[in-house]
Amino acid sequence: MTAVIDTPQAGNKHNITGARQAYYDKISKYHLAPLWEVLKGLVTPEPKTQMIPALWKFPEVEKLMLEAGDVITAEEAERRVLVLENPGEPGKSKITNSLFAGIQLIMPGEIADAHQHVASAIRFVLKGKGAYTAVEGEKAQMEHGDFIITANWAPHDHGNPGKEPVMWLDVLDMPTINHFQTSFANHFDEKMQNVNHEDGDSFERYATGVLPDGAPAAMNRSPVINYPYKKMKPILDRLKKTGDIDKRHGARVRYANPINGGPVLPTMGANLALLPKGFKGEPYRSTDGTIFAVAEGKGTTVIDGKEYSWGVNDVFVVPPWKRFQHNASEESVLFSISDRPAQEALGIWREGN
Ligand code: GTQ
Ligand code: FE2
Repeated sequence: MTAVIDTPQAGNKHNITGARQAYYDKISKYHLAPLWEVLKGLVTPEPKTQMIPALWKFPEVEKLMLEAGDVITAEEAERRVLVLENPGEPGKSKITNSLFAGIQLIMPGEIADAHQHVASAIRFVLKGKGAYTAVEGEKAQMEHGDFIITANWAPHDHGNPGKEPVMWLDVLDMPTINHFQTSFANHFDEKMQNVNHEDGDSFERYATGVLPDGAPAAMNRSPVINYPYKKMKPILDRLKKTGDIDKRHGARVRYANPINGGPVLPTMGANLALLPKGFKGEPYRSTDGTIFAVAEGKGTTVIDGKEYSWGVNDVFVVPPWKRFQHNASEESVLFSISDRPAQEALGIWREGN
């Protein structure tokens, strides 16, 4: 008797003799399995991903998000977030294999209670004014383009004492934390944490070329809570003016931890790039799965041979090792975030063209 076993992971077919199959059946009772049947699927010559490129148009997301404001309160939801589900693997609350992304809405008068968790988070503010996020005692007022970090175990709560709905992009490393199965979380009795630092405090103390006396010599996450867009954009303008424009990425800065120049978080790193009007980028790929959010402008990105058109506040994802190439029909600013720091720490990050 000969059975043909299709091993989709390996993409090859082995003719398994009766004796071999009988052997597999026998060892399975001992929780043993033949590596040679699956090896080609485990050690692939190039990165393999079930994730696919995708783009979420902000006008559509905004409309649906505001409808969520009618069906659930922030209090009931704990966090009123629509998960950006990668269409390659729906139902898993992942945008890439290592990262979660969602759009959060907070309506006027609402608060989202204080909690803390092992998963690190970042916010990139899309639309609306008058809301804040309080992180580790600092109250960050949220404005379009602000980049706010919430490190591992940092207490955080959000509130909107203003008059407009406020929306932002959340990116968390939950899939990474859950890969290691190391999630802890804690809710505070008080709905809002004690605020003892005003907006901009950590930026002014740590990110303007000085450090407070006694600042730690080593820190694996940035002490800066909010990198305001108003402070970042003029730096991009300076790079553009002097022609410091990368052929792939445009005039780009990396959000840095001022203690050591490293990434803002050990698991996630972010950039902000200006693409001049008419920019036609060279193709690029890297092993980090990258989430882009459009802060300003209009253009297209070709990902894995397919063109995606974007406008302000759209979000799109480039899975690992998919080649992409940006084009800007107007001067544009792209925020991006990925798991690159985690890959670099493990020595497995690669880039190419
Ligand atoms: O705002 O604290 O999108 O804890 C997912 C989990 C947001 C948050 C999310 C969270 C939060
Ligand atoms: Fe949270």
